[in-house]
Amino acid sequence: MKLKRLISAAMAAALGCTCILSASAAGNYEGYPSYSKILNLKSGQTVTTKIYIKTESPTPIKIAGAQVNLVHDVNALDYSERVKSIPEDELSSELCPNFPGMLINLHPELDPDHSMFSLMGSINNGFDLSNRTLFASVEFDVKKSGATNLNAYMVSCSEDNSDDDFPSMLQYAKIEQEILINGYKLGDVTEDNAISIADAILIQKRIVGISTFDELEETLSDIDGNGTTTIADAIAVQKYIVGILTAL
Ligand SMILES: [Ca+2]
Ligand SMILES: [Ca+2]
Repeated sequence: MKLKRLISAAMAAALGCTCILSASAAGNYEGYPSYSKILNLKSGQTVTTKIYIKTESPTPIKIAGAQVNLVHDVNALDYSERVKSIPEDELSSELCPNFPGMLINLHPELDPDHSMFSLMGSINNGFDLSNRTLFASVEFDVKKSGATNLNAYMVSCSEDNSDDDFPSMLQYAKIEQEILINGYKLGDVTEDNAISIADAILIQKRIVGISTFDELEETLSDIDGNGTTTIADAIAVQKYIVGILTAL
């Protein structure tokens, strides 16, 4: 019964997403905790999006179930061969190590231009989300160069296995994405697996022409995904370093 209910809820949410996808063309995810990231990518690169969630309830709460959808342009981004090779019953342990047993659906059939990754399920003793927690990590291969969007949004968050309290829980839910290009965090132009002042300085050198960047460095430095490296990108890295931004 429980599995049936979960599948039913997943399907209902998936159907609901068809409507949301229409709104997504304008980047509108109003009503859902969401995080949208524009990336300027090169064909052949690999993108990993790490989705983090937390709750900011005034009183401690534990969640028993949640669903996050990840929407992307299938013409630009395709699930990596590694993701596609994972058996369905192993998807949650592979992609959501903190949430084993979650039901995960890869939905390329919902919309010809978009794909959706969703996961939901129940956690037996509840999961404390007062701390920012990695919800899922998904890899994509870049099929088309240019600007593209990765949107993650939470459509449900429950205290128990019923659907009743989704809206009340959602008001406290927060979601973030951390992006890696070819295994390096966005902003890590020094490619040392850390975001530091050295990255901000190197981006500034690139802006004034002291340094030149290769293709990967250009992608890693373009934090706002507008296709060029500017002072706005350097400022974003600096804000991340001092904690004003919690994700790039
Ligand atoms: Ca670095
Ligand atoms: Ca930029």
